[in-house]
Amino acid sequence: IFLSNVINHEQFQTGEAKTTFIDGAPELFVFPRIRDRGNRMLKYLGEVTVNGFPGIEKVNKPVFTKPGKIALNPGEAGPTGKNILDSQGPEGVRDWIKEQEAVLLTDTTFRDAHQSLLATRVRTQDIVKIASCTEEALPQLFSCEVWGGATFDVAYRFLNEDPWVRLRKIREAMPNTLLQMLFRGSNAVGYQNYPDNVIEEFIKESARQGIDVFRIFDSLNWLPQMEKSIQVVRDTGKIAEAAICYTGDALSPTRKKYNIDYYVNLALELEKMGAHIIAIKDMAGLMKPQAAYHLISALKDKVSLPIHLHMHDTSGNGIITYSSAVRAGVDIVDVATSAMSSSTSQPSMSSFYYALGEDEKTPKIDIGNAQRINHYWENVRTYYSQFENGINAPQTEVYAHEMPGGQYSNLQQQAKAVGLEDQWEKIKLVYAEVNQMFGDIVKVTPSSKVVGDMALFMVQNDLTEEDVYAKGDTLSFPESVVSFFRGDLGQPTGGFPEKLKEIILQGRPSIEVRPGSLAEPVDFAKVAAELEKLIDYQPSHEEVLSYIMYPQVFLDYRKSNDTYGDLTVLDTPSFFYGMRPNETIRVKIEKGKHFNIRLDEVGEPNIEGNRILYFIFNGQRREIVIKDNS
Ligand code: 3PY
Ligand code: ZN
Repeated sequence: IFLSNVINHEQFQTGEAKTTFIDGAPELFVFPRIRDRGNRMLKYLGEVTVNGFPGIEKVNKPVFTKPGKIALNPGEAGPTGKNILDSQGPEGVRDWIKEQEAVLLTDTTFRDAHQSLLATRVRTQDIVKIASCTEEALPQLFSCEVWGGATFDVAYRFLNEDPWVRLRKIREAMPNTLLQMLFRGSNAVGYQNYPDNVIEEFIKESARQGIDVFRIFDSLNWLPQMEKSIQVVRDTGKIAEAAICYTGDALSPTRKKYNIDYYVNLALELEKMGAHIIAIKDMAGLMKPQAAYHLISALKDKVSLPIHLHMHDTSGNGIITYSSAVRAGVDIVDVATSAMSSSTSQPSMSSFYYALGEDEKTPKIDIGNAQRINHYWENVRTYYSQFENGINAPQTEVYAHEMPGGQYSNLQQQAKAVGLEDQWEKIKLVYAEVNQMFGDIVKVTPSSKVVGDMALFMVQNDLTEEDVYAKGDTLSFPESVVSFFRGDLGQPTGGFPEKLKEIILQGRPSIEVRPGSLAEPVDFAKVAAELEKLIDYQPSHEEVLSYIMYPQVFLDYRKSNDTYGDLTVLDTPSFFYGMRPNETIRVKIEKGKHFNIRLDEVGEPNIEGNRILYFIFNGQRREIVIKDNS
């Protein structure tokens, strides 16, 4: 290709090429895009083959069973929630939910299930492959939760993916299903407060790209942090589902802070704020069956909106809690396909279906189809075995540590990163202790991260609660803890414990107002210009938003995209494990265009540790040099 570039060059053809001609003509090195794309992909494959995927142990690529073809029962298609939203607006959906006799289901497989079981690592490709089939199989679902929470930053950070592209692809594949996202109120999809105009733009952009139902929560159940989001969602014509986080035990005779009245009062306030649906978000899976019965009964009695219950099955009691909630009249519950359910994830859709038996409340789904879809996930889950959190049995100790399902594996990873993996049992105990020190707070992203950071800090430095009080003025507390006590995440119910606040702030000022009310609005045009200089092209509005929320993460993603190209087209086993010698893979890069890649051999490392990988790429020999870091 280089030679043909030379021969076809104007200076060469007119005989003006001198010996310096090559140096002065950089365009000679502009090879066709396809070749460059191929090389970048080979570089990636070579890198993972030799050094493994970052963050997980290097293992030889296993042989996986691919999911088979799925033959669905054709279902009768009534109007879906999405059809009603599009024709009658969010109030139409609200009323439609209330008319349903059977309980409705939200399928969390594409978001919370893998966030809670597989460290959020499921790739767009594996979701999109089954998306339209899921819509066809289960048109009676209320919604699919597909976006938000940790999926946004994890896509950029660890999967070399653009989360906006994921959303658009799912939207395209599921035009008739309500798509739901988890939105952290004033923290959007981040871990800190953002200015109001960022919240507003983010919601509008997400709605424009396909989100129909916004589940909005605040990590301290502090309502002023939710108001703006609810209002903006209403303005976009989408569904504002206001979530109250559930913690503790609503029926506990000794721990009265979070009792039934607490939740009912919050729900009434959220109804006044304009929510279309009230969700109870039990992010750790603490709600016991009796509490569910009493809480849902009280909510149904006092609040006129539909009630949506979300929980994690960590304790193993999820289905019993759900069936109590159904007896009390809950309108919608969150479940996941069986192979991606239970444990720190949501209860299983099919188990829940059978638990209700033949009853007017039993969800109107085709259980055969649900099981057929599940076969796909039985296979796909095995691709991600390196990210399993190791919990394969019910854990009732969650009632003591109260750690959210989505945090469990993340905190485990954080502990590992600082060499504390063998102290995991202790970390869980200290986590519960820190919660009490902080005044018994709601623990969910990002407040749960603060509790986790403090627990790690105490274990790492071998500190007891007494030590913190006795020598706090000499300690350098984690930044997230200082920020929490400064009021950057808002105000916890009942306020901060004053003594600890003084120790941690060490004289620094704090706020009691909503942090967003103090933040300067972002100048989007200015940020776009700044970003353009960094990435060398004019960014889209969505890219500006991503950069505002995660500046470094976004830039790192761009850089890795420049180095390796679009990796979303690679199959998941090759993405995580690279290739085996003598293996051939076929990568569809766009409609009608494929890369056929064969790895012939991995050479021995030379004295500098470099290995040559011999590939056959679309029939041509290519050698790629990779430094072996082992
Ligand atoms: C998130 O915020 O990511 C959660 O899943 C909280 O439960
Ligand atoms: Zn959850």
